[in-house]
This record gives sequence, structure tokens and C-alpha cells, in this order.
Amino acid sequence: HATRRREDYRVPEYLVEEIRLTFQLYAESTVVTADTVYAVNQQSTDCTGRLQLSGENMELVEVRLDGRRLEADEFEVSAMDLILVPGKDRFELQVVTRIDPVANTALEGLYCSNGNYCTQCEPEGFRRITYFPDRPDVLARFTTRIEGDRQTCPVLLSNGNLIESGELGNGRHYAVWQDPFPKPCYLFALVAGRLVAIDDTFTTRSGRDIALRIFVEARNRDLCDHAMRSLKKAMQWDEDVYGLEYDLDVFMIVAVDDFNMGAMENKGLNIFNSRCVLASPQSATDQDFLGIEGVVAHEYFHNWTGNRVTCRDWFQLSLKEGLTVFRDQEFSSDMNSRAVQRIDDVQLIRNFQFREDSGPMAHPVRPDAYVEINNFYTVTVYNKGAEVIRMMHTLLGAADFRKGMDLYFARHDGQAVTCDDFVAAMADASGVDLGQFKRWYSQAGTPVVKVSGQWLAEKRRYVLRLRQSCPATPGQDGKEPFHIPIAVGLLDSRGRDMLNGDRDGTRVLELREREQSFSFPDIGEKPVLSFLRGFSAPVKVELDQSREELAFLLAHDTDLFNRWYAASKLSEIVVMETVARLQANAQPVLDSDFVAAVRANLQRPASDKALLALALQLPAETYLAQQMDTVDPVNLHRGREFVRSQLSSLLADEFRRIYDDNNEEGEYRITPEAMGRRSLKNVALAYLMARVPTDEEIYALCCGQYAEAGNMTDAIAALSCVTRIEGRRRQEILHHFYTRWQADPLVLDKWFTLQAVSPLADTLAEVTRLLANPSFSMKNPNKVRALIGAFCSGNHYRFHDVSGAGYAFLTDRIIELNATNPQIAARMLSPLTVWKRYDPVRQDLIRRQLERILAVDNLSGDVYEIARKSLQ
Ligand code: HT7
Ligand code: ZN
Repeated sequence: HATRRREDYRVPEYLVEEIRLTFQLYAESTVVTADTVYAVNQQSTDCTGRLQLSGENMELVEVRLDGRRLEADEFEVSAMDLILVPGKDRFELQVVTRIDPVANTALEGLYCSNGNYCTQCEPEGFRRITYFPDRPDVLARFTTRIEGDRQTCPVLLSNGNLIESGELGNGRHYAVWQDPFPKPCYLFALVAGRLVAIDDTFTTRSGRDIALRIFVEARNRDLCDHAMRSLKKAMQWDEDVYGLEYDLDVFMIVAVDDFNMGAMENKGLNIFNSRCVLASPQSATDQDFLGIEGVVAHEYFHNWTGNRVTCRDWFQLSLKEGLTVFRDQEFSSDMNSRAVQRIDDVQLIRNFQFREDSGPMAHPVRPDAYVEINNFYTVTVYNKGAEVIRMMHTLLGAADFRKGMDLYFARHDGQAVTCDDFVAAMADASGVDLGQFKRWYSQAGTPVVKVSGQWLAEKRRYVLRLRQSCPATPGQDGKEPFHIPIAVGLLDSRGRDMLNGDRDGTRVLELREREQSFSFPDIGEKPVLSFLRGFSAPVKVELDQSREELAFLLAHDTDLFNRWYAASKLSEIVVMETVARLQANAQPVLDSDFVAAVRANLQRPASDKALLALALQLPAETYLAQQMDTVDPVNLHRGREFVRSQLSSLLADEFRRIYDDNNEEGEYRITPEAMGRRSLKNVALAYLMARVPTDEEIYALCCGQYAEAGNMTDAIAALSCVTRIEGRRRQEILHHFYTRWQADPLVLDKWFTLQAVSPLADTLAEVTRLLANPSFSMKNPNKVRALIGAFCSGNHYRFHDVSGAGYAFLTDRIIELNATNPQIAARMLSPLTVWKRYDPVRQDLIRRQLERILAVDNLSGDVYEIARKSLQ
């Protein structure tokens, strides 16, 4: 398991002018012929004369150099590569390989899903198709000929434009696709199978008509409207906001059931996990609809940020992913509620990225080393990477940021570049010095900002003192100070903004030193500080704010994000106080001021219902766990449940009124208002159902909502409440749901998840039983995530049972998956990586499981890297 390092980057010795691929598709024995024109790279200084091509998991049939078949002693072939010395500066190499798509359970390279062929080549899947320089800085023009059986594969697709098709005899036919844009091989795609197309068109602002085609299995043909609408909105948005037009004549999306991640941006032929395409009001929740819109846009936006300008090497992954996540977040904010979108994005950072940044897998946004690049498709590279782009947007302002993007495309269209190139374009276009700012790319860990504010009455001045630090992370002990944009507001006693900043009442401070003070003149009364508005930087804040101040901010802050933050901070304080009392064997009591603040929040006319719903939710156990010196899963769960059930009884009337006021469901709509109303209603229902013991009338109300729901959002919300309560009716309703949706794998994923996240005592036994359910399959990543992932990452309380049964269960599954799908196996490891945060008993139990994993024969690099680093 070798480590690759960023500093070892060398330009490729050979470049590829063009590649012509021919696929003779047969389920267990597909033959791939690759005719590739190579030429020496004039920029290379490493003149070894050796051509080294990556290749894995396939049979090499033959190699020809300029038409001459090479003898076995004219090349070296190993389990990883093919090496030869061509002896010429320009030559054509023919490589013939044989692969088995049916046996490919890793879902990298060419594989079969439900009898259809598809590919996944990012980051290093192309080397499972043919021997090739599988690195993103080798760009080539691709022509792809596909030959397949007409019956089973009526549809034959690849990147670019269809230039030829026809019959071959023997029931076989062919299609030839040509992509005019040079691309790295990770963007290559092939799809073949029995699919139907949903067609539409988009006219670009320069008047070109683009054919839009979504391919799905026939049973799913009515589930594509939302994805198609989302695609057209994304195309329009990229033209409006960035002036970016689509560049081919056809844009295709294909939905497949077996897929390791959400979707893939292959040039002109995006391949999607069906979960990120298919939706109807009956079968998908509001969150699913929003998710689809976001992912469709994300993949589309990659056409410019990723495909037209790509990464020089995989250490630069955030160049395309951080930027494209930022773009999709902004798109979703423009399409829906900006404040809700921001809260969702920040919750992801706080719940998962902060945890990654404080654990053994912590790495910079631009990593320095890896064993397996698949392990670096992380919340740090994607989501912290997006925060880094957002901070540049804040520092430059929207207009200069756009100039920076224009310059980036003007300089680098058609190139493979680095994160430094991106920052240079931003700095050059705006004149802003981003030298220190670049530390966000190189230093891992979450900075901590300590805040103290003082109002000097006699000087009518407010002084803010900030101190920054960043904890050590693996391989990085000392950290240099970051350049941090900190958006602040000061509120007067009536809740009005006192600063006249560039954005209404908000001023952006630039913290560059370890310690720095900022002074605000003309502050005539003691203000309430609204700090880090909009979460202007991915940092942890240490600021002593009283409960009164937080309640004030919750009621008055003009920054909607910070209103939510105040609510979440207030609940965090109250839950953690309850946990501490439980740990001390003291009787928990709920702070009456907190109850009053929540009551006031419920009684205020809600201008944005989705925001109110978010403010009512208590922080997740996984987030709260990070706030404890030693995580205590049992008392954490009990403390949080205590607060929930107390709020339920003390505010029962308010929750009931909110439920009734928002229960009018006319025609189902997915507007932000309608989604906000449903989420508020369902938060109220969850509180009503949290009462101990359960109120029979409320239970009936909840079952009624399930039975009558005309949409999946309401059905799942009710079902989720019911699955938390033991009893016969729980079994009946779960059985009803299963029977109703047995034929729909995506809906069944929800059914598996609901059972996996239940806090009931026999959840692990139930999850274990569900592994044998005929609808479950270890070969399908969605199922693995829905059941095993949901239990181990989404059920903190039961997974961390002190018996260690949860740890043993997960380890068994990881060992099983290691042999079939190492990428998914490695992803499943994450709840075990943070073992040092738990008590000695649990630490010992988890450590032993990690050691068990490391002792497995044929351990994949994916699993090895994470288990090894966790134990260091
Ligand atoms: N660029 C893609 C990343 C990716 C991926 C997608 C599907 C399956 C395996 C994969 N490995 C890496 C997805 C994206 O960020 O848009
Ligand atoms: Zn992406």
C-alpha cells in the first residue's frame, strides 16, 4: 500500500493525441480495443523513454506498436501496469483487453447494473477498461465505437455526438460517438442497455438548441420530470450568473441503481445514482426533491468547473469539487430559501467536517499524501473546499469574484490546473492579496476563534478582541494564522442594526493575526454582538454569551442564519446541562427561561416556517458528542430525549396549534413555502409524539397522517415517529409500508433506514434480521448505506452500546464489503475512526475491531489506509 505525495508530481512523459475505443460488449467477456496515438511531451524533462500505462483487473490480449504485434518479451505487464519502450517520439499503440462487467462488484470501470452496462472512471476506473496513462493531466480526443446485442442493449451511449450507427448481423448493432473536447480519461463514459429516453430541449442564450435526454428503465419513465426541470434551471442559472453556456449539441443523464456515489459528470453523459434522479410526490420527500435539484445542478456545473478546466492531479480535487459545491449551493439558494440552504450547509460542516478535521483522517483541503485517492472524496475536500471558495467570494465581493471566474476560464480553458492557479486568477482579477489566505488549502484542522467584546461607555466605542488558534492535526503540529473573514453585526436594545457595513448592518472584519482588536466608534449603547454572521468562515467560536443574549438574538437578529445559530446554541447549552446532571446522578430539570424562549418563538408569527422548524430542532447527537471531553452516548441520548419530552409536555398546546394551523394539504407543491409548512407541521408532530407516555389521541393523529398522506414527506414523518415507539401497531404500520412499496427500491431504502435509526433496544437485532430481507443486497451501495450506514452513523446511541455488539457488527460487514466493494467498505469505517473520543471500555472494544480489520488477508488499500491511520 504505497503512499503518493503531492510534491512528487512530474509532468507526463507522453501525451495522447487521440484515442479510438471499440467495445465488443458481452456480459462476462467484453473485449476492448484501444487505438491510441502517443507523442512525447515536449515539456517533460524526465526522458526515460519508457511508456508506463496503468491497468488493473483485466486480461491483456495483445499489444501492437504501429501495427506490429509485440512479443511477450517486448513489454512488461504486472497487476498494476504495462510498460514498454516504444523507441519513437510519436506512435500508435493498440491494446486489446478482456474484462468481465458482471463480476465487477467494485462498481469502478465497466460494470453491469440490473443487466445494463455502465462505467465509473473517476478517479482511477479507466485503468480497469484498458491500459492507459490514467491521470487527469493527460487530455485526449475520444472516439468510441460500441457493439452490442440489439435485444438487451437497444441503447448504446458514450460521450459527445453520435456520428454513426448501424446493424452488424447476428442480432447485434453498433454506434460510434465522438467527443470534440479533449478530456482526461476519468470523464469517459459508456452506457448500454434497455433504457427509455425522456426528451426535452434547451435553447442557449446564443440561440443553440440543445437536446436534453434522461435515460431510465421503462418502469421509471414517469419519475423524471423534476430532474429535467432542475437541469433546465441549472443551465439557465449558469448562463445568468456566470455567462457559461453548454457546449455540445446533446446533454444526457442516465439513472442506474448500483452506484458508489451520487452522480458523475462525464462529458455530455452524466451517470446518476437513480436516487438522485427519480422522484414523484408519492415516492420522494421534500428533501429528496431538493437533493435531486442540487445534484443535477452540481453535475451540470462541472461541465465548466471540472471538465473544460480540470485538475492537474488528484491532490487538486477541491479545485473542481469545492468550487462546484459552492456553485450548486448558490444555485439552490437562488431557487429556494437562502437562509435554509445556508443552515443545511453549515449543519453538514459542523456535524461531519469538524469531526473529520479533529480525527485521524484530518487532511487539508488540498491533501499532501494519500494511499487511496477514493478515500479523499471527503467533506473536507468538498464542503470545506466550498467554504474556502465562499470566503474568497466574501473577501472579493460578488463583482470581483465574477471577474476572477472570467479570468480563470480565459486563462485555463482546456487545461489541467491547480488550486494555486485558481487563487491566482482571483487575486489578479481583483487586486486582493490572497497570499496568506492560501493557508486554507494547506493547513488542516478547524481554527478556533476566541472572542471578547467590550463596550466603553464613556468613549461610545465597542472593542472586539479576537484570538485565533488551530489544533495540531496528523503531520501538522504548528499552524500559521489564517486570513479569516468575520462578518459581524451589533444590535441595539430594540434589535436594530447599529453598523452601516457594506451589507446592511454587517461588517466583514479581516482577521489575519493571532490576536487582533477591532474598534467600532459611535456606539452609544451597550450592543448585543451578532458574531460570524452567515457562518462567514468554517471556524469554531468561543464566545461567552448569556442565555438572555442568545434568546434576544433568536428573537431579533436581522441575520436569519444567526437567529438559527442562537436557537441551536441555546438548545446545546440546555441539553449539555441536562447531560451533566444525569452523569452526576442528579435529577434533570428543564430551564424555564429556555422553555419561555421556545414558547415565544412558537407564538411569534412565523414569516419563514422552514426557518422556525429548523430553530425548533435540537442539535444532533453526533454534533453534541463533539462537545464532550469524553463522549457518553447513553447520557447524551437520555439528556436530549429528556429535553424533547419536557418540551413536548410543557408546550403541547403550542405544538398542537402549529400542527393544526399547518395541516392543510391541498395540491402537493414543492415551493419553498409549501415545503416550509410541511416541515414545521412535521416538527410539531415529532414533538407531540415525544411525550412520555405517549398520548393516545396524538398517536391516532400520527397514524391518521400516515394513512391519509398524499405525499411521501408526510408519510415518512409520521412513520418515523411511530418507529420510535415499541408495540404491535409499529409492526403493522411497517409491514403496511413494506407491502405498499415492495417494488420500489428507493422507497424501501427509507424503510430500512427508519428501522436502523430507531432508539429501541432491539434495533441491532432487527438490523441484523433485515440483512436477510429479500429486498436487501450487500451488492447495492444504496442498501448498504440505508441499513448499515444508517445504523452505524445515524444511531449514535445504539451503535455505541457498551456491549460492543455494534462495533463487531460493523466490522463483520466491512470485512465482507472489503472483498466486493472496497470503496464502500472504507466509507463505512468512519464511525470507528473517532474511537479516542470515547471512554476506555469503548476505546478498547473499537481498537480491537480495528485490529481485526487490519489482520484481514487481501485488505484493500482503501480500508487499510483508514484503519491504519485510525490506530496511529
Ligand atoms: N466527480 C464525482 C466524484 C466521484 C464519483 C462519482 C460516482 C461514483 C464514484 C465516484 N468517485 C468519485 C462526483 C461529483 O462530485 O460530482
Ligand atoms: Zn462534484
